[in-house]
Amino acid sequence: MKIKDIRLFRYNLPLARPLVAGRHSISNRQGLILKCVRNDGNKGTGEIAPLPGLSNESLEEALEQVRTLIPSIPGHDLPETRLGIGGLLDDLMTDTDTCPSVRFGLETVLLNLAAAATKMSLTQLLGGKPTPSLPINALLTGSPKQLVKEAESAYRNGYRVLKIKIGRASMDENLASVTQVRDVCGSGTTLRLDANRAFALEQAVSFADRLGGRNIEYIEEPCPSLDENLIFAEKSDIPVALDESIVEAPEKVAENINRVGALILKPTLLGGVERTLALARQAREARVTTVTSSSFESSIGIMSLAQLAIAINPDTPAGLDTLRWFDRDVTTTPLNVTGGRLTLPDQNDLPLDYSALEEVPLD
Ligand code: OSB
Ligand code: MG
Repeated sequence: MKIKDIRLFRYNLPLARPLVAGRHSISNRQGLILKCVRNDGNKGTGEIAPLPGLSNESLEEALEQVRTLIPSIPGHDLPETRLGIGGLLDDLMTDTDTCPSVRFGLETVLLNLAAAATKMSLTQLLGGKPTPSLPINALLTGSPKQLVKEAESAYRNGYRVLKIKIGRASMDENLASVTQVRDVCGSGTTLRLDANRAFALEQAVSFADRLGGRNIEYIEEPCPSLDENLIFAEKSDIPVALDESIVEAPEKVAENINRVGALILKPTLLGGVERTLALARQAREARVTTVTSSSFESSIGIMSLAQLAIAINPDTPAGLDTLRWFDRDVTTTPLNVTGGRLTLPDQNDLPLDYSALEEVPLD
């Protein structure tokens, strides 16, 4: 059955607190929402939201690209499998420079439509077993004092894996923060640390030595380069997790996968669902943990990411604790987190809140 129509919307949502990524601090999150309808009325949604400071493409670039791609989609038969949809998009995106966020948005809008049309959840369409909720790590940021307060509240709310950003403070402050958070949460809680490449190699190794490995699952990207992060992994008792390195040097990461503790998979930066599933498969073969994570998408993007995370590994806490940064959402039923778990509604296509969306004319 044929794809009838795709509409494109723009959003600009105020954030509850500033979001810092790289050298950028933003107080509003901007992005695009796609809505696709099949001839029989089934619907799917998708999101394209490059993150300033992290994505290589700007929103304007992504917008221009998706506007040139959309008109060729209606009239095509909707493939009802993951591989069929991948093939259709490969045919449409002959330009090899498709933005990762655009590929993710177009893949998810069609996958969600196919899931609705076949009465499946996206998780099932991706080959997984659906579950009503998914464990996530609490994402903690701020001064040492704020971190401890956030950790206490996260622990009380049922989170048992806490992720702490440690790239912006001094080493002494970082040590104090991590130690205090550990004390607050006790031995049943696991910590994930993320330095966002802020440490020199020697600094990182000495930090890990002073900290000791107890309850620490990994440190994400301690140093500025993949090579240094791999050396860190050899010299430290704390496993290294790769995030920025996967986008920067995917082949070298694949070659060295046995040397790392975990891969942080951000599908909107890696170039979509297929690409993420391929990396997850490689990691599984090497017995390396993968943590499916967001780049601060709205509920539309998070819904797809959560279902992908469940298809990959329903028991590994995902990096999807980012909806707390939003004051408003693009749906009338934003996703909820309870007991450290993201709850997934039954219906695949969340109802859009059109008062938060501005339609982009397509010509
Ligand atoms: O540094 O991992 C990061 C989100 C956007 C940009 C950068 C990062 C993140 C996250 C995602 O932290 C959430 C998570 O991993 O828990
Ligand atoms: Mg990271």
